Amino acid sequence: MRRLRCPPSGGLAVALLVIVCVIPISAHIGSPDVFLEGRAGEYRLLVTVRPPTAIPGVADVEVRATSDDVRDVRIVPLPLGGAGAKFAPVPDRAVQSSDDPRLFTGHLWLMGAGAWQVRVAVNGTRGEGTLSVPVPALPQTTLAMPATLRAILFVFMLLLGGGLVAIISAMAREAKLGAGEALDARAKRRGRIAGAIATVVVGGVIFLGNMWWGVEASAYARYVFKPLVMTPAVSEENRLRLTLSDPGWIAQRRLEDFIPDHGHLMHLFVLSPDLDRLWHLHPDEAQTGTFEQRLPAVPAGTYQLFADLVHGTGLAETLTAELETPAIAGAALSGDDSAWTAAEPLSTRIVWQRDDQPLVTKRLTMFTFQVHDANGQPVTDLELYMGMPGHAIFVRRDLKVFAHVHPSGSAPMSAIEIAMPPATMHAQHMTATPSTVTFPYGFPEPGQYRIFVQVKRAGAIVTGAFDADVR
Ligand SMILES: [Cu+2]
Repeated sequence: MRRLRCPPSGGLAVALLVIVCVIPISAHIGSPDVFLEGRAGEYRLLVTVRPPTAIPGVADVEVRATSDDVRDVRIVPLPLGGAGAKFAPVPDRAVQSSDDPRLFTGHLWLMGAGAWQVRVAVNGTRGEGTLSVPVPALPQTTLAMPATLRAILFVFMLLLGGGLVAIISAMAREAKLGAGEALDARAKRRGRIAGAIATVVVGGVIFLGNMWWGVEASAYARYVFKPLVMTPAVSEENRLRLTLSDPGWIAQRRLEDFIPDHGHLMHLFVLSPDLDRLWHLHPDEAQTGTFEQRLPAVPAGTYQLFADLVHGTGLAETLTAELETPAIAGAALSGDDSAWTAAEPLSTRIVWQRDDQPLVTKRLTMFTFQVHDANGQPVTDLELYMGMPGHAIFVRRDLKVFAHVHPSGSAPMSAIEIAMPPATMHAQHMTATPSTVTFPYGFPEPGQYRIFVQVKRAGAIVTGAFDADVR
């Protein structure tokens, strides 16, 4: 992960305390795979989509049925919204695993950068159904050519180039000679001149080819995803101001098209470096590209900011920045905003119901948490928090992996709504279960993670923190 520190910029009207900004590299920092739990007709599915790192590229799709009556699964990539979403090409058939008849896998080409969906059509004994999975296609890097391929192609270039020069030179030297005739000085000279001309032409072709390659490569480099840059500043009135700017990417990505995701334009997570403090705030858009929030009490220190935003196209971005600040007296929290510290005693406890399987990377896992009251009994009074039974954040200790996940999975709710009209959406995630909440997710890489789980009980937001060691 590349980090660039920007110099403090002066001259703002408000007294800026500290500004440090960091350029991140992807939406859901370091966690590109999409996990979604949803219904296709009568069937409950768990879908994993692993988008390619280079676009065009191949996405791997895994569809896991939760019942034995799914016979056939078809998958097709489509733009998330707009006219392109209405005209689906012929879908591909996902291959049913011979070891596990509930598992279907397939591979799909994603041809352009931006907001895509994978539409999953299921057929079985209980009829048909479809499910749309929002998938961001974000070119992450320019793929490097493997060293062996590079060496093989270089040898071929020498052989072909040298061979062409040798053939042309031999033609000029010997084509006009009769059978058995010896070479004279003129023929040799003719051969050398033709060889020299051929060398210049072949060298020129290679040079121009290299230039063409270079132009293509730099055009692709511009196409590599660059998230919006977020610059935080704290004013004297303890207002946090986040200024967004576009470092340049595809033209469809704009600054003025944010849409609310579960009730808010921005979900801002403020984390202390030791992950012992968390704030989940919802800054308002003061003007295009500027978000503001009255800060609660914050001790002096350096904090990592993760801001989740969704564009009108359904493309989600997580912006990151570092905020260094002296102690802030702050205002009381209100609305959906919440704060958590490790030291705080809780009358409500959240318990991770995990089996003894070790946690591994790249595997879709259901993370289930039960909420207990002060007496250790499962609670019966959970409420929806921002329209959902719970919210989870998966953060690696080094802060290089960050994902904001819901019971429906890692795709933003607003993107799911663009892909599927609300009428066809199933209400399963909209009603709270009595005491448990489950999040489908898979760790992208090994490491020490902290999982934050937030639920709402009797009007109060409750946060639990859990450590996970991922091999
Ligand atoms: Cu959430």
